[in-house]
Amino acid sequence: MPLSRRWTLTRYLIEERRRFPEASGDLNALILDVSLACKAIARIVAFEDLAEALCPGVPATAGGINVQGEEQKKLDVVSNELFTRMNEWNGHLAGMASEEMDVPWQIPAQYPRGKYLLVFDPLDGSSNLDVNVSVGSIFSILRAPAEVCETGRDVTEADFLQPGATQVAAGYAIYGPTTMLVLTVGNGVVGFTLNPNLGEFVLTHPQITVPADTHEFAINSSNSRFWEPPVKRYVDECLAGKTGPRGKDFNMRWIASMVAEAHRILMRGGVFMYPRDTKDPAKPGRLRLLYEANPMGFIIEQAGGRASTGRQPVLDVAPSALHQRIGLVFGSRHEVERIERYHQEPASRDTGAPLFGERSLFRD
Ligand code: AFP
Repeated sequence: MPLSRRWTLTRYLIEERRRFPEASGDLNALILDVSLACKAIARIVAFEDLAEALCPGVPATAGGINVQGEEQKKLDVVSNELFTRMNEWNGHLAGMASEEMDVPWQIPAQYPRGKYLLVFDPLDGSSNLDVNVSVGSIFSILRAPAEVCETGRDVTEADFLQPGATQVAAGYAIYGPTTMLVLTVGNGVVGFTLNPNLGEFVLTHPQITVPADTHEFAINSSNSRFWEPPVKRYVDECLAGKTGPRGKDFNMRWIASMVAEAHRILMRGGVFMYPRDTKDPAKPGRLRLLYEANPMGFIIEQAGGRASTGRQPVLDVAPSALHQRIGLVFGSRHEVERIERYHQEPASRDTGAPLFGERSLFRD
């Protein structure tokens, strides 16, 4: 049945489920509970004072240092609480994992356990909250290992260490001028806009695709001295524009909120880079594999784009730790493939790059 812009998220999920007659409806119910958490977060992001009312008991001075070694904002903690409280009871989860929790979240004994794992970054880009820039929530749904479902045991970190290609669904909410939910259940990418009068996510983007080509790239150039040569070459060629090997000018963007960057790319193309660099050898990249790179990679690939570490498809990476970081490049397929080619070429290739290369602007 053709998708209609009058559908709600519920209608879309029911129509999708009809493609799988044997489906139990558990995944649909889980996605709806995740979407409810996103609606609640949309409110606290818009009206921070509501945080206490929506999530009583979270200390007003909540915050501290999370497992990433980053300062936790109160809304990071409240958003995490909303995800756990709105999903722990529904009987569809064997466990949860979050950027804001050192170890996996066990489903309390009073609730039934289910066959899925929910992994999420409850509030990505939160360092932008103070300056009113769009932020988001990112989530990934995996199948729990059969042994976990059979025994009902507590989950362990190892249960979550599945390649991104095994994801059942992934999505993000973006809290901007409008609140949107962008979702894939493995059959393309769709976008829903929150109608605050109805409290419903309404289908507004029935088939999101990433243009294969672009003239826009996003990277934090303050890290340029730490970039590996292939990244320096790619960015330098973009900056050279018409005068360089690309023969066209590029725009540069950097919002420092990956959900906002990804949404722009899904809407009009582009390439996002937070590559592996030499800034901190202990952190091979800034972004986290399980709850940032993998869900976003699944969405981008489902939309016809490409998501890579620069050296391999990010969805093929075998995770080694729950909070593992990874270099990430995603967006318009032809640009990401070019960046991957540059990583495959011999490192010694002198590109004559005047800006970020080894040579100065003024030729010797
Ligand atoms: P925060 O959640 O700490 O704001 O980090 C956001 C983020 O993980 C990702 O959304 C941005 O693309 C990236 O970090 C920004 O990193 P820089 O602050 O180094 O530019």
